[in-house]
Amino acid sequence: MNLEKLTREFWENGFIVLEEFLDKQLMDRLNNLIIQHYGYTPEFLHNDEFLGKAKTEVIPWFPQNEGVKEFDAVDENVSLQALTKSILGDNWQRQYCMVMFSRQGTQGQAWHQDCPPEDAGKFNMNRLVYTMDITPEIGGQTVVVPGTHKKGILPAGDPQADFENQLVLTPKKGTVILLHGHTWHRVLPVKGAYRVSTNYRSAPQGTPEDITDVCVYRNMRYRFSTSELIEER
Ligand SMILES: O=C(O)CCC(=O)C(=O)O
Ligand SMILES: [Fe+2]
Repeated sequence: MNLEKLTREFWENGFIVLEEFLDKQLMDRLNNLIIQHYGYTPEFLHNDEFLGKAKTEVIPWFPQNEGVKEFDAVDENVSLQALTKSILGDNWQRQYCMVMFSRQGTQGQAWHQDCPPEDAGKFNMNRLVYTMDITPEIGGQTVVVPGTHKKGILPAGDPQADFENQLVLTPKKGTVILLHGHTWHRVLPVKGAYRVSTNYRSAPQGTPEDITDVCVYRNMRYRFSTSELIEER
């Protein structure tokens, strides 16, 4: 693994894709635990206002908060630790591990930035782990607009409309995507039985713990802790 090259690429594009990065058997074990937890048809957690306006249909789960130890193996992966340190610097912080489940026939996630981009130095980094293959048939591909972590706020507009220079990523079981929280990104609608990703969120030293409490969409800003639409756009 060429840490320097990958780090440069991350800061140039606002994301990197690491294929065949994690052990497939570990991925199978985690995916089984995920399905055991949710079943295939879990109920939504967010309220109707959010679901209707955000065009985002994911159900979060924080397995480590419930003592499910198997998820620690990804945190402990030394290559992932080394790369995270190379990108975020010494004393980077791990935030939490969040599984995101989307049911068949749901919309995925609309364009967003995980946290407000006004202060370029305050951001989270997603470390997205895929425990199943994403395919065009299943849907749920992750879409990014390269370089937009340096472009400020996601323009107001249609929450799901394509950007000309967007890039569709189709991660496979064991792929890790590192994604700057200010990079404009979304998840396509889910056509297969379900779609799941697991995000080991991290941030540079000194980043407020609640950095991702306010998410920026093309039609609003939303505060998760209070389930509140804080700005119409
Ligand atoms: O599941 C994905 O591929 C992207 C999820 C996402 O937008 C996030 O965790 O911030
Ligand atoms: Fe996101």
